[in-house]
Amino acid sequence: MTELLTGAQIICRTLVDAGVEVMFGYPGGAIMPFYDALHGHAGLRHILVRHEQAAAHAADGYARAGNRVGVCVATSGPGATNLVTGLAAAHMDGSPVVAITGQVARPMLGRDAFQETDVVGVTMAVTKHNVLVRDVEDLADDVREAMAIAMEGRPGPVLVDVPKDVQNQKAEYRSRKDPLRSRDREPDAPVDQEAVKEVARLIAEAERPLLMIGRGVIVSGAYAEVRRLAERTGMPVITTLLGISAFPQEHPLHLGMPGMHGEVHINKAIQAADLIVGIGMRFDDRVTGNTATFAPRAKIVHIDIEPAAIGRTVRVAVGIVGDARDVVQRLLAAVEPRNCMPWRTEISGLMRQREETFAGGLSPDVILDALADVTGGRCTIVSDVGQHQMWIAQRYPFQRPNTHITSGGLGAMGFAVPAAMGVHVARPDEPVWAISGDGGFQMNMAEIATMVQEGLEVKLAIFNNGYLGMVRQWQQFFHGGRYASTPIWSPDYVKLAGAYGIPGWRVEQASQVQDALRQANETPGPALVELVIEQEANVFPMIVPGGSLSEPLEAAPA
Ligand SMILES: Cc1ncc(C[n+]2csc(CCOP(=O)(O)OP(=O)(O)O)c2C)c(N)n1
Repeated sequence: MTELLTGAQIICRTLVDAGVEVMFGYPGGAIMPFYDALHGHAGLRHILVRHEQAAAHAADGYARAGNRVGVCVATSGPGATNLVTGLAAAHMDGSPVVAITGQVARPMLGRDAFQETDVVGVTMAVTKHNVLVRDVEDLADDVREAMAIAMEGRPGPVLVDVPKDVQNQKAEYRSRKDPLRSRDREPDAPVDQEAVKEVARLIAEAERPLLMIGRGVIVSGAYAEVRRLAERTGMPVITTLLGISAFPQEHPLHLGMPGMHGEVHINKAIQAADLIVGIGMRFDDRVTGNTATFAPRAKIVHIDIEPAAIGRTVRVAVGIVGDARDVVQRLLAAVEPRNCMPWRTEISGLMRQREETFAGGLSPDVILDALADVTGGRCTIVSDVGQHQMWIAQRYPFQRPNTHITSGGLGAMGFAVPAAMGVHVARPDEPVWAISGDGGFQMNMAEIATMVQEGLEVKLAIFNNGYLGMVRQWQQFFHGGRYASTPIWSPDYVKLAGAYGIPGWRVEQASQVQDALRQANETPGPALVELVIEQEANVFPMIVPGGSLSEPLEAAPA
């Protein structure tokens, strides 16, 4: 049955038919017909954020936590340009976000009309696909296709820009429930079975093999399969920043995070390995350091759904294009059981207790151990960007899949607070903590109002060191200790919480941490805990940017 609907109504109906239940957005002139249609539309919840960047990050958090498309909405011009950072973050980390933006009416296009920005032009490089809808007859297909493209292959953001007059035009709408598929999508190439056999052979022959896994393992739901592969072959497992929580943190085969802030024994293992099987990760520069010196003895196998990722940064002996779960299932059928015991013993021999770098005061380790205790390890942590992000990645004992969410590729400060709102909406029954530095928190702290207005139970922790800590660390190490514009003043966060009507705690002593985190965790609704940590604490170990994994810094350079 077809119905005559306005473009705005068509967007709503297409989203509902595609399974969308919620969106994050902010209205304005060019998107008003859509908001009018949305008003009271059955089955669609709209969450009003305080800045469009937060809408994009929230949609991203929702998408990552729910493994489904997250939708954000903005008006033309400044509304749309405010989305850009969030789209870029989703693009870098492969998160399926669909942005709907209003655009000036077609007769005004190209005339520098009020709030006109060429949003398709602006977002070209930070989306998988984008489209300006010039005809209401195309609108339903364009929105459906956006939903499909966002999820297909390596997921990513798609933007649909809809001129105001197209939102007002009428067209026939036919409800469709058939699976979403982009129009010109080629059938997936079959997995190269010979390559799978070759990888099984390389695993059998290697003396020092490693598995290195990324977010692709989470996206494809290959958690159990990868664990089985590790257990069957005895291969130690390295999780990239975005691969954290793709493997049980405390599993005996789990090593941890590689690269710039990876533990010394992990990077040493990479440098000694004769085989690295990378799954659903992209060998980015924070992982490899200088690629000329990365894993000099290793043959590299790269399994990824994105053909362009294979061989992009490192030389690959065998590349397999495919979904991580599918490929790992095939590998499981092809590998012979072994246990790699001598190699595992060798790596254990490289491990040693790292010096506590905290000269007293409140240490991140104490905080993260207390949080694990208080939440029974059952929470999702959304980290922001900086030192605290690395401490969390190094320390928190993630036990369940997809419970660590962060802006890895773009490293967008301000991500944690809004993304955690999205995580909460996708998984309302599970506790979620947004952990930020005092810098990143101040970028999007206005979203506390969104949490209060919409009843979003997000717990907020701020690691307050009085600095833009990670940049200060680089200044200390590489810029002669000149702290140019990194000391950062903060408001009284407890009073700030009070102004929003939510409870807040300020913690300065290790003895108070557990109590404050417990109370925040148990109090219904949003809550805030400020943790005053040592001001000049550093993240160790560290590989100098562009340096070799073989040369970690374990203390500040003299
Ligand atoms: C939007 C944005 N601007 C600037 C940066 C550069 N940057 C990376 S880490 C960092 C410092 C973060 O400070 P803070 O939020 O206090 O966290 P900390 O490092 O102290 O844990 C900065 C400025 C960034 N990553 N993102």
